[in-house]
Amino acid sequence: MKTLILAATLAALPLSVLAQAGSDITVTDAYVRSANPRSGAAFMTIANAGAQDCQLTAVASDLTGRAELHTHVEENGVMKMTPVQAVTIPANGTAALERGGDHVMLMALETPLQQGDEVTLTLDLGDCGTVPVKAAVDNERGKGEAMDHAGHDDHAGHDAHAGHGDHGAPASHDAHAGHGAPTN
Ligand SMILES: [Cu+2]
Repeated sequence: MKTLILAATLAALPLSVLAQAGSDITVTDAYVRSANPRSGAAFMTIANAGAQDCQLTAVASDLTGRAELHTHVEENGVMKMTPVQAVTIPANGTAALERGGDHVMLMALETPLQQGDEVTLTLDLGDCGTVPVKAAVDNERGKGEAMDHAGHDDHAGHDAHAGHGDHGAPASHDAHAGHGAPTN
């Protein structure tokens, strides 16, 4: 009986979260790409229908305790990924988390992301609320588009995230200086 009650409680939880998120924030077009067996990146479009700017300051994931906001910066002609404190979704505007730009990095994955897997993310937008997002792993997305080929090269940088664990990519670690010590 206890099990049943617990299951019912857990099942009701996402609904209540969704209800609270009846905010001005809408997320569309969310998907995840596997970068390597240990990391992936999530992309989406976040719309803010409110009159106040919203700040996306943190992301939680069911897959890892290490979901981080990243962006790409050009350094000496080389695109690198670096953590960012927040992504602003302007009032009555949108912010795109996209390849080659801002994204959610899923690091230290225990299980490699498989095509079609559904990933649950929780966006923390501070005063603008907490928004649950479901995103499917879609590694085929955008293949063959010129812009995405540039983005694809950037994903070489994602491999550097594996370096957090195995120290296999020291050159890319510079981008993550001050990012906190790897936990694994
Ligand atoms: Cu990244």
